[in-house]
Amino acid sequence: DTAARLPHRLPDGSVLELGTATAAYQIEGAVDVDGRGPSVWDTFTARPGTIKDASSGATACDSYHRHLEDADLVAGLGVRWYRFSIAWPRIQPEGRGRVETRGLDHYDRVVDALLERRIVPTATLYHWDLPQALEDEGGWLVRSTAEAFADYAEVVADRLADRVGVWATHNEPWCTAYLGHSAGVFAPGRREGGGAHRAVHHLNLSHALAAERIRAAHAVDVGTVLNLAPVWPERPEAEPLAERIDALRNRVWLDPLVDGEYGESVLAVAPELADAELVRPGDLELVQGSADWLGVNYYTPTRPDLVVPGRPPHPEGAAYPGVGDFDLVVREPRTDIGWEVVADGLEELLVETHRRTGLPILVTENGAACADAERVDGVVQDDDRIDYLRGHLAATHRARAAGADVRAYVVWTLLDNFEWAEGYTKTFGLVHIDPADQTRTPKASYRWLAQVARGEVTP
Ligand code: PNW
Repeated sequence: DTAARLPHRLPDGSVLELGTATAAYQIEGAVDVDGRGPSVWDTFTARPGTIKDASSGATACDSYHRHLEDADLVAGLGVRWYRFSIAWPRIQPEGRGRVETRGLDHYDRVVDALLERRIVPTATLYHWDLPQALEDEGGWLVRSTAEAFADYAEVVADRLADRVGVWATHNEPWCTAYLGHSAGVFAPGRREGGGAHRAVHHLNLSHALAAERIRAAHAVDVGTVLNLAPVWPERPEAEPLAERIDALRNRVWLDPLVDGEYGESVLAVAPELADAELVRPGDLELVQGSADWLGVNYYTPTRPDLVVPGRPPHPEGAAYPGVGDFDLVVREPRTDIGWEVVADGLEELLVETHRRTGLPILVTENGAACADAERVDGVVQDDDRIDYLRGHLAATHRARAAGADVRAYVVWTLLDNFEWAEGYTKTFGLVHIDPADQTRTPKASYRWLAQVARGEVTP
């Protein structure tokens, strides 16, 4: 009977479903296996000075070879959903054209292993690992990459959509566009200033093209995953600043999806998006209404403030081209990565995003970096992570009670893994990984989430 109901579509929202997530480059390793081509993250991590501990995802958690063990770990948690991403360079090593069957076979096995364990798979097509061959042609700065993405999406969906019913095109395009093309702290490490808005538009367009292509052939739910943030000006004088930050963090993605345009506040700070050569007739009509659901990743709010004379502006300013210098206030308590813990921020964000979009929402990521604490009876004690998750799960329930159509809460992340520019120095996992031999050891937070999933504790 399980087979008859495949693929599992969006949950109906009668209860808040639970899940956990990973991303291909952060866990898989095996970068030279089964014909995988190089991605921009292979290139970027090889560049001196880009990654805090000079590491890369070359080995990571070796999940490419240990995916059965990982599926067992998800099953042991007792959560219903597992969100994973597909590495484009495993499917199309040159970024377009030739398809590497061994790559498709791998994700086929991942999906089957999950289904056999009664876990619902949800696939993200792009969690930042662009084939290097496409970067060499201009990457997200050129329109042809958006067209190539739709071809790739079609190939993957044709293979998996009989068993995967919930698809995300992108993960956090804000990071790709601005951290990758303005701040230069993520791959591909470009510093284009307002030129990053070319990437913004091509990412929006690529979502729409891919969603259209997938839906034309399959009855599935296609969404996109955004790292939206509540933007709270620290004082009244910082309000205009907050509006410019809100435009680049939130509106540049939501305006086209909901209204089919880049609104006034977006164009005020991103005039590049008024260029008719970049944003062509029909583009925004295609993006409007192109998501069946919205993924929201939330970690912390953004509290902009004016720069205090004599103090340097906040370095994150480089991720907001054209906004002008600003400071960011970060109060206590903070997680190990320095992000302020504010569960109410998630509640507000979910209520506000549902009001703005009317879409079903999945919390596709939420979690905390915690330094490795001592072990008791072999179990890593990560009480700070449990507190964080408990608070944010409760906030998600409050948002539902307030009318926000939130259908799932997905914890970032199953495994301690390659945390991008932070390398392996910051860990978000429910499961500890021994960097020497990839041995997996569930932490106290894993046991706590399993109790929540079994209904033994209520957040
Ligand atoms: C998200 N920032 O990344 C990603 O989706 C995950 O892959 C990642 O591991 C997780 O959050 C934790 O960081 C972000 O600097 C990384 O603003 C950095 C930022 C935002 C999101």
